[in-house]
Amino acid sequence: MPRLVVVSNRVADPRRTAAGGLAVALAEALNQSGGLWFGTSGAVTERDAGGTPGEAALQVQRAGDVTLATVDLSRDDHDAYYLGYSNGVLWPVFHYRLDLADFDAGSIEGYRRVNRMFARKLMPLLRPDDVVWVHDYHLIPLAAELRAMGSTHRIGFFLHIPLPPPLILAAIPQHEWLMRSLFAHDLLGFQAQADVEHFARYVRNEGRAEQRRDDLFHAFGRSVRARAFPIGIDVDEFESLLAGRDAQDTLATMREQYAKRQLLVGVDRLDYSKGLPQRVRAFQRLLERYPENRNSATLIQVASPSREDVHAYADIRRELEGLCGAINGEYGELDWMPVRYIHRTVARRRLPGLYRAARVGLVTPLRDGMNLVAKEFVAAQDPADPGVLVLSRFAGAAERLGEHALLVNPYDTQGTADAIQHALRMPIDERRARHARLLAQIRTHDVHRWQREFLQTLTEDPPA
Ligand code: ADQ
Repeated sequence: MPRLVVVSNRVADPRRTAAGGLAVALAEALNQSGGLWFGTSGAVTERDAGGTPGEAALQVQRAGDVTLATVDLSRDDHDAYYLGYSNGVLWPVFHYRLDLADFDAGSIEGYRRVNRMFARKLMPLLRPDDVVWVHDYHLIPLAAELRAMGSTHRIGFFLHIPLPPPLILAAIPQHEWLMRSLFAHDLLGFQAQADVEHFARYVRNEGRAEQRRDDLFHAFGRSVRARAFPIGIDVDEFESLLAGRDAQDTLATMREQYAKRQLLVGVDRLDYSKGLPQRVRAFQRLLERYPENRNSATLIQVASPSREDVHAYADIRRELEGLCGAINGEYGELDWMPVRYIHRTVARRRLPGLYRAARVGLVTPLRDGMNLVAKEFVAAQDPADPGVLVLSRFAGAAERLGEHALLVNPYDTQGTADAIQHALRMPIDERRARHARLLAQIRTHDVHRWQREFLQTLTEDPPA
């Protein structure tokens, strides 16, 4: 078995539960091959703290059989590569938000510089038969940089976020360069079939690619396979977290505090792609149009702080706080607050207890690559008395879960409020039937299968 090398913006220590299912699944693959995980440490060094900016020394440590190799970024590099280009250009545009993109000329230079630096640091660590798996939008040009240094490794790339349609992508001044860079890989993995179709349309129209088979594209002198590998969760890991003391304590506290209420739960990073203001407005409409829910339905919205150095994130926070305050002011009673908004990360060990206490899980992003919260919510339910998943049709998860969740358009406030009402009133037989199908889907398509299928496809002989 060849050694696996995973490259991602951040390296997580897979021995910590806080790292989550993705880190666990990648660690599983890395452990099998005695692999290497390469990325930034998350530390940002000030310019004059030592050495040339962007050229901090490589730090290498062992985590079991896995080697973790990390670099610190200088402040300038972090600001341009991470805040500026990755999260100020690629994130908004890939989530269809051209209005929030900031095409500042300086950031692309930092993005290129850091990817080149990554390639320079990684190349000497690679053995000839290593298989390299690159993750996400921060590292689109990395493989091309490695190829320029002579790499002939099998290199795969997985995009965790959506790929937008060609006309939206084309708003990025460097769109051709980005898409050409993707052809330096052997395999491209997307979350959903819709993303693969956007890729195919872009390369056929703009890159004049030849589609040689269903999943094989030829352009810029190279061939690349592109397929959907929908990511999942580690259901067993989540179930054992649910059985743990922290989750059970959380469940007991919630049940006690909300014994006479119906709980709705939302758990997200505070990100404009997650549709949080739209969700809160739909909840407000529910209270307005279906007054029987007043003094009863309670929304707990946990939104963890995220990318606070990017302007658009401060705006969304203000908007959300304003909306929650307005609803509580209008509908709150001395002994009941309709919305509990918590701007914090909940410990991962507690999350399953919170999900299980809820009658309704609200997962209503405006756009999302997959959305793992939807799957975690389902995995945490009691099959005998499960809660209902209200899911946005614009989450990648809707491609496979849409049939049995209650699918909504989060821009449609009234439609979403109606779906929440439907969820709150759903008879137990229907809840059980829907939940059983969702759980079966989530078990079959778990994170282990995602990892195995991607790596199998990457390492098998390329089609003729
Ligand atoms: P994210 O945008 O971060 O991921 P998501 O898939 O929902 O979105 O994963 C979030 C993870 O963080 C979940 O495991 C969740 O439990 C946890 N989390 C979120 N908010 C939290 C909070 N307030 N407290 C505690 N934990 C919280 C990106 C893409 C997604 C894609 C994933 C994986 O945007 O579309 O599904 O990568 O590929």
